[in-house]
Amino acid sequence: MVNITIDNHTIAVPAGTTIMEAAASIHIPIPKLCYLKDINEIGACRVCVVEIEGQDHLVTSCNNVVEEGMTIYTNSPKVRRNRKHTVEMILSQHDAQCATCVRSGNCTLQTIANDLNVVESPYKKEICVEEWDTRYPLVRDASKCVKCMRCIQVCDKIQGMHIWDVSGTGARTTVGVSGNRDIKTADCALCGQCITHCPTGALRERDDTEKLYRALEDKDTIVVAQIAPAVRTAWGESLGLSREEATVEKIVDALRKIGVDYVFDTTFSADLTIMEEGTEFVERFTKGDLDLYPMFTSCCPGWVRFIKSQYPQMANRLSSAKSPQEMFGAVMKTVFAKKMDIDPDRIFALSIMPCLAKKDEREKPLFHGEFAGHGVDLVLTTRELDRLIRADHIDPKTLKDSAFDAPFTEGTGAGVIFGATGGVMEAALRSAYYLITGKNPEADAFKEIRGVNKNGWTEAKFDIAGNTVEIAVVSGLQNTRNLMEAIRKREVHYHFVEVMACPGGCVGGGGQPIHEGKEMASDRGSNLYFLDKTSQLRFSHENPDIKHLYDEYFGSPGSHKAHQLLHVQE
Ligand code: HC1
Ligand code: SF4
Repeated sequence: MVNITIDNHTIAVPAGTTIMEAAASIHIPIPKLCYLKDINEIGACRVCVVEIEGQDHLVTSCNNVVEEGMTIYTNSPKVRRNRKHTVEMILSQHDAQCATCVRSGNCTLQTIANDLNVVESPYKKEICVEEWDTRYPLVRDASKCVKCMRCIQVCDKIQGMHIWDVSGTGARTTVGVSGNRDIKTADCALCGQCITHCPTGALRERDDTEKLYRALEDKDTIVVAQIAPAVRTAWGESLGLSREEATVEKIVDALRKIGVDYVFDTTFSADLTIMEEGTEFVERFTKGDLDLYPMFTSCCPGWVRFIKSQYPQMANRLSSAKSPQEMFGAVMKTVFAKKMDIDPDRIFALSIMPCLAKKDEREKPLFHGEFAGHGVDLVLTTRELDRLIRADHIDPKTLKDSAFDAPFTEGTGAGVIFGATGGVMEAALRSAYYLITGKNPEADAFKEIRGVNKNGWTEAKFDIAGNTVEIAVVSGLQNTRNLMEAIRKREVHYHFVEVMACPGGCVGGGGQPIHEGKEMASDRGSNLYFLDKTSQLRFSHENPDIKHLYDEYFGSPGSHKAHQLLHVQE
């Protein structure tokens, strides 16, 4: 142990502890802007400086470790003056128009400047401006970039995509797309992790809320919404609701208040995906078609973008099943339109998703009979949903539980866990077991694949009717790349692999509420597993509305009709 004194408190901490961690251990929070534990510990912003007795220079506390006998001051007059000067310098290069910034109220720079009492900027403003096509789902505003390097590090270390890089030197240092590429051609997976790790409004999603308002204003348009599984566990975080208060049924109420005509649960179409993907897997498995092993899940559009750009030779191993979002879109514009006797062109299909890549996925065309268009017309992230609720002056505390609409009301626990890493595989195995043996397994029989594996990916073997099914589950794109390399080199062998681009799955999605320096995926994932555990229905094949949809329209999973609407035609 190392003995130190911080702000007159004498403590002992393990050797190797940083000054920042030592201070945090006795509840002294040192302000920081660029620091992200294990990802960005480079001391670039210099906001976290502290004074050490006997040393002339202030040191950054995030990447300097304690030494025996150190006496540290985290907020001495010298530290305060230096920190304020640093923040004033950062603000001189920052377009601090907080009133029109999407991160206002949730911006680390704003908080630090406020806390330091920066009420005017003494330095001449020199703001960097950069062209950006704001029609792209990922938007960068160079005038708000503080060069903290977090986006570079998250994209490099966690996602292994190397999309961002630094350019220029000194005061002209800036961050941009690496290799002078354009973001549209840079193979960005659109996972949005750089956004959720940005401390300011320099990175954000394209705001599409106005498009919804236009649809709502048009009296001829029928707005039909779907809500993704992972949204339910996060939407209340930035609205001051506890996890217990923030039910998915209250989102239904909010969307109805905003003017949406029908509200459905993507969990329903997650069950539909399981029927199609589970059937496809059982077919491949029983045929023993080795060329197509492993079969990869296809519901995460960030992952689909990744495999198509990074491992195109393996893209034919993706399940042909569309994602739940796209399946629901296709069902809305066909089965639902017919049932309700509505012209599908009048339907405006809205998705509320925890994801940025879904904004891109929805661009895929849908052709069916006379209809030519899109299954989904607009995707809003969880953050945009929260902004809609605020813009409509809805007090979240007054929302009541409101049921999803018929005829696609039910979603099972198996569909809900799609939002957490391992959930799609677990849901698929529950139904694959049934398809192979004719009976249900224990609902929790496959629970060992839950959660994030610290070693990169989770693998498991399950015996189903005397056959061994070998599976793997991975989330985060650097982990995915490692797994793909192992598969390519034939170091590992699996029949079925689930991939989610965002660490922890959709719960940690790039469209979810942002919490400074805090990873929320694990807490949110546990909540989805709790919702599954307490569900009446825990098997996709037992969803009565799914059974009805097959009886009435598709016939059986994998049928010709199902292939036309529910599978990717390439
Ligand atoms: Fe996901 Fe999915 S789980 S991809 O993370 O398969 O976005 O929540 O909606 O489509 O169901 C996202 C979540 C979501 C799809 C489902
Ligand atoms: Fe990298 Fe994901 Fe950001 Fe694209 S969206 S730049 S892949 S972190």
